[in-house]
Amino acid sequence: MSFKYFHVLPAFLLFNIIFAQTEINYSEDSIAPYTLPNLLLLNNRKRVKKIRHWEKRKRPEILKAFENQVYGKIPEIKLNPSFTEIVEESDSALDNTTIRKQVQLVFEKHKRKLTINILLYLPKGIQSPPVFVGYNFYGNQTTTSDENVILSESWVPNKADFGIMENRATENSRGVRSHRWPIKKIINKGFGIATVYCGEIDPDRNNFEDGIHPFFYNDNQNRPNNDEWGTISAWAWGMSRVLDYLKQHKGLGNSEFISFGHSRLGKTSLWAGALDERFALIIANNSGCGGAAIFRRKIGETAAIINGKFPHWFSVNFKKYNNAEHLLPVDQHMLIALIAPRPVYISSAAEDIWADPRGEYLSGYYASPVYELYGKKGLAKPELPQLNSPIHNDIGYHIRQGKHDVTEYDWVQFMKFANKHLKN
Ligand code: GTR
Repeated sequence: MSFKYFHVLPAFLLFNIIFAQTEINYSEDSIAPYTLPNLLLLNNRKRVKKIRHWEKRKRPEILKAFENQVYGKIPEIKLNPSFTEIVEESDSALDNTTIRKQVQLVFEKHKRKLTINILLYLPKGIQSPPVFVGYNFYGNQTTTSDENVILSESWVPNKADFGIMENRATENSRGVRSHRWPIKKIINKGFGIATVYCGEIDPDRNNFEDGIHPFFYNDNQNRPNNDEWGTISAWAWGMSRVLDYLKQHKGLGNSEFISFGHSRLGKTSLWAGALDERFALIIANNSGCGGAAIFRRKIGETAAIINGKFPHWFSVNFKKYNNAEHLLPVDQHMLIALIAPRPVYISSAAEDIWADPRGEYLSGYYASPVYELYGKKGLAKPELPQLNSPIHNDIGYHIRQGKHDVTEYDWVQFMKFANKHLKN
């Protein structure tokens, strides 16, 4: 319909035309036919048949499209911490099984200061353990009942039931998310774990004058340009700075590092893993829209919904694709393919229909041809596997029963998958 007729339409009809497409769809039957951008077709219509062509031509093309059109470009200028300080450490944590370290990375520029607090647990007596690296939502103290963990002093979204009021964490917030972080069990299996509160890198709100972004602005700039980084890219940048630190940590010389994240932080985990090839294995739990779920299916959360609710997560350019997913130069199978040939694990929850479990699975399925180029095994069939029947190929997947969350079942699978695919 042409816009010239709009003035003669009754208001209710106008409303329907504009907003009808943002209605939430949960039914597989009402997915409109869509075509995914071809993973292995070059711009000159030639097919990628060799790893060399993938790595030299197609992969950079896809990466650039994600940077410019989806998450936004991270500045190329390297910013190192001006100093690093171990603020607390113990070699007898968690009933004497664990080394605990709390480390600050302090970044300074333009009279600004940003501090990243890493909470690191390492199993005692194990050389170069594999280490899970992942953000938490409300402060390091929420991940454990360990009373020695320093309370976050940063801005935190209010959550009264979590002991977080007036945007400040209180003692009551200790351990409120510990069910998502079975730290003792992870340590007992020989893994280390490093976690950071994501809001220290960029508070989760639509404000670009706080967090890491202003460190990179030109004079007179007060928000990123259209193709520049949103909050998810900022968080991905932070994952790499944590990795810089861990890489040079005594005793972790030969460790392999696992990028892990749930939900918005699962989106971040995939993007951080795509950008930073030092992550040996990537896990995205219930990552949904902007994570593993295929945008073009438009099941549950869509581009328009996520951009409306969280306008700061993606680049400004990404807003062009509200109700116009078919115009996207990429889709999320390409994000998974950027991780190849490294192992990647996608996990869904049956009741988490907002995140489109089948869409999360299909991105792994459609990324599989790139894994196959490397002689690796992806997901063989387009059908979603049965509940609680994990697949642990080089692309791994499970859908468990239950809600949007991280459960012990999920962790058991993550650790099995890591044990199967990592060297150490
Ligand atoms: C929801 C959002 C999802 C997911 C989730 C979370 O509100 O719509 O994309 O990221 O939050 O992070 O828990």
